Parts: sequence; structure tokens; C-alpha cells
Amino acid sequence: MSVEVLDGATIRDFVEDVQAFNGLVDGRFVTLDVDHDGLLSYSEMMKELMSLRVLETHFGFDVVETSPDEIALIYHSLFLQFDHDRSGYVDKEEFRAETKKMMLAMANGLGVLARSDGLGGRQSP
Ligand SMILES: [Ca+2]
Repeated sequence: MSVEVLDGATIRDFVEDVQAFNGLVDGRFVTLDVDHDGLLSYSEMMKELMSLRVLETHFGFDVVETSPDEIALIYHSLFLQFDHDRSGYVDKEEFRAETKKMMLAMANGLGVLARSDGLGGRQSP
């Protein structure tokens, strides 16, 4: 999926399409679950968390001056957001729920961004 071509409304439509959304998220889950135990550990989630950071840089968050320690903290807090029951692992339900929440937040954020500064586009790295 290329997120770059999606706008807020497109993301919301996609997230509301439960079958398509769960299909995509479950596929992503299986890809991340390298040891196939049905759970995502912190190290397995790192790949996903790093892609979220990539999204943030696209949407205007400045990570250039963020230290490695701070980035580790950000990853850890992101992981805890997914790990609802604090088991140390993210199961498929948690992954679905949090991915949905993040995509909706992203959709809403794009809407706000487009209204507040009139740009709406992403910045080049
Ligand atoms: Ca696993």
C-alpha cells in the first residue's frame, strides 16, 4: 500500500471497510510475525514502528534533531500503545485496533493540516 497517495477521506473510507482493512492488517501482522507464534514481540514490532516514524517525517514532524535515546523512548511508548494488556506482546486484535486508531488519527491529522496551513501536501525529505 502506498500511503503517499491517500488523503484523509480515502483513509477513513478504507478503515470503515472492515473486510478490506482486516485483510490488509492481518497480512501485515503475518509479515511482522517472523517466528509465527501469533504474537508480535517488541523486536518484531520495530519494523512497523520504524515505518510509522517514516510516515511522521513525511507529514512534517522533525526527527532530524531527535537523539537515538529519544527515538528509543518513542518506539517503546508506541509499542505500549499497541500492547493494551501489557503482556509484552501485541496480538492480532490489539494490532487491528491500534492500527485503525492510528490511521484514523492520521486521516484526521491530514484534515487539520490541510485546513490550518493551506498546504496539505507532504514535505520532501
Ligand atoms: Ca512473534
